Parts: sequence; structure tokens; C-alpha cells
Amino acid sequence: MLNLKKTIAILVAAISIVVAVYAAPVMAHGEKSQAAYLRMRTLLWYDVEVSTTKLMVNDELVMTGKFYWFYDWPANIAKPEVAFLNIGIPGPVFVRKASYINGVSGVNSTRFDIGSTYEFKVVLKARRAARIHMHALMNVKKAGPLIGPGRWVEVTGDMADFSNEVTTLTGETIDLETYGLQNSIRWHVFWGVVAAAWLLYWLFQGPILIPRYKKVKLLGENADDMITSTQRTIGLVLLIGTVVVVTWSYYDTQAKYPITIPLQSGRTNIPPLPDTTLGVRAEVVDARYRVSGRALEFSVNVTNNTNSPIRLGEFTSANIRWMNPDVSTAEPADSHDPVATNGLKYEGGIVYPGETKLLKVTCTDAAWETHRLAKVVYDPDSRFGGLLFFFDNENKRSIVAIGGPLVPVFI
Ligand SMILES: [Cu+2]
Repeated sequence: MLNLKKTIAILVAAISIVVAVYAAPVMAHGEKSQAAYLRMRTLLWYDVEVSTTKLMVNDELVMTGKFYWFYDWPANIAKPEVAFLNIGIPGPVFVRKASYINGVSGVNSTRFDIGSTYEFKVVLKARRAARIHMHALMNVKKAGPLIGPGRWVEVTGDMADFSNEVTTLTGETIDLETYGLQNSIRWHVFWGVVAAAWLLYWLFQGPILIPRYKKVKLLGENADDMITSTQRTIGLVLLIGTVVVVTWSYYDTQAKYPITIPLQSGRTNIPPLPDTTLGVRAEVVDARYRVSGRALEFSVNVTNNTNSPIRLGEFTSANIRWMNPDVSTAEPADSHDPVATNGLKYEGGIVYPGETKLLKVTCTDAAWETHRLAKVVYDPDSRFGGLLFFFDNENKRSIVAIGGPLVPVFI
């Protein structure tokens, strides 16, 4: 029996070493790891921009953009009843100074409407030097983070210069970077010393744990009798001392800071932006994913209820953009920004006002594989989703969400 256990232990150790040796350094932080259907059919981000990609410590960066809550929300993903807009950054490279959703402060969590569009703005202040891939992200309760497009940003300078000053409601100016830090360190050290002293005291009372346990279990001795009256007295002193110190600290804090406001945990309800379709309707008739060609092909019935002729310029899904350069151009923001500059082609041409037309659209790019979106055809619920951007003569956009079942084509 012992041998078997030993063998298993050695095997586990050996496997761990092999895995550790072969583990390659990880460059990304999970943006491609979420299931394809989740990235395509939950939150669709677009127009995401950062005000700068190179800045110094203490400089501000503003991230703006829009997001659309996909109408065909996956049944197994929690709906955005409680959600919080954030920025995904490895480590505290920035502090967040403010965030807004449709102009409303994003301090509190928010409930969002499925099928609606919102715009956001997050103001960040650089705290320490780093080169990071930052994302807008939406934390949805019970669903997790829904990640927006990433941007490489480089902060230079010295963290020692960083200051994060705010004026409190009582008119005092404080630096949040250092405010209360000394006090916090003092209390941690104080309780650390008390805890260590208590443990050390018992450590020097001789072997206590296993020998006493044995005495109780095997010899049937009474555990309470093993504790001396001195030990009891010391325990009582520590107990009373702890209660006195905690009580005193509460009264002392109350006297020093009579006015405090608790952390805000209320919920806001923010009305969505006006309809982004501007009267254009699009219904997917059928859709295929061509595995060998790395192409999404779909037919879509488009009705133009606007006053201008429109053409299809872009399809976006899962933070990837397929552009039709005849109508709209876009370049990748950096080396990790998936933009298929010539990825969208379609048959059907211009859709005139009042007309309903069948367009045959093809979105081709290696990103279907490299961003693991093609895996959607292996999902139990093989449905895709995304946003179509139609442009009129004045480059005004009608943004329409589409989606439907996706059939794979292997030959
Ligand atoms: Cu990233």
C-alpha cells in the first residue's frame, strides 16, 4: 500500500517537473480563451479608442468606445442585471479617476438592457512605468468579465513622482497614494506582533499538539487538565486586551474622523443610446463557415428605410473587424489589433431607400482560426453574432446586429 502511494507521489512529481520545464512564457492574458459563442453573442464592442498610447507617470489616458448587448444572448450566460465597467490591466499601472456610461458616472454597478447600445468613457492616471495590453471590460455578475478590444500602451517615468491628490468633501486635500498608509502599517505590525507573541508563547510551553492529542486519544486523559492556571491567566489577559484595544480603536477613529461616507454600493439605471440602426433592418437567411477557406458566408435580407442609399462597409464580432475597403477603411491600431483591412466582400451592391435586397456577404481572415472563433461550429449551440455597419453617401452609419445558426462546410 505504502509503495503504491510512493509510486503515485513520484509520478505526480515527475509529471509536474516535465510540465514546468515545457511551459512556454504566456504573452496574452486570456482574450482568446473565452468560448467563441460567448465572445460573439454577449457584449459587442466598437469604436474603442485610447487618447494616447505613450505617456508619463501622472499623465491621464482616456479610453472611449461603445458596446452593444447582443439581442440573441446565450441562454446559459447570466444576463447583465448587475454589471460594472472596468479596465483590464495586469497590475496597478493606472488608477481610475472616473468612468462614465452615456455620460452618467459609473461609480456604481448598473443594469443594462439586452439589445441596447451604450457609450463609455474611462479616465485613467498613469501610476508606474510599464508596457501593457489594456482592455475595456465589463464585469457581469454570475457571467464574469466580457472583454473589449485591447491596446498596447507604454508608461514611462518614475513611480516615486506619482501623486493622486483629491479634495475631500470637507475641503481637505489628500494624496490617496499615501493616505492612511502609515496607520495601516502600524496596525498590521501591532496585530502581527501580538499574534506572533501568542504563537511563540505556546511554542515554548513544550511539545503540545501531537503528544497531548495522543494522551487524550490513547490514554483518555482530560485535555482541560493539561492547561496550567498561568496559561489560563495569560490567555484571559490577551482576550481582554484584544477587546479593549479594538474598542478603543473604534472610538479613537470615530473621534478623529467624525464624518465618513461608506463605500457606495447602490445601483444605477442608465437609459440606452437611441436606435443605432437608423431604420435599416437586416435578417440573416442562411450562414455557413467555410473551414478550409477561413470564411464566414451569409445571405442577409436588408431593408433600407432611410432616405439615403446604403452600402455595407464592415462586419465586427468578438473584437475583430472585417472591412470592405470600397466603403470603409480601418487600420490595426497596433500589432495585436485584429483588423482584416480587406476581409469583407459582398454581392448585391447599393441598397436604395425603400428597397429590400438580398446581400451575399463573405468575411475572410486567418483571425477565424488564430482568434479561435472557428470553434463556434463545434459548439452545441452553433450560432454566430455580430454587427453590420452600413454607410450612406455622407458616411453616416447604420449599425445592425445580426446572427443565426452557423453550418460548417468542410470541403
Ligand atoms: Cu490583451
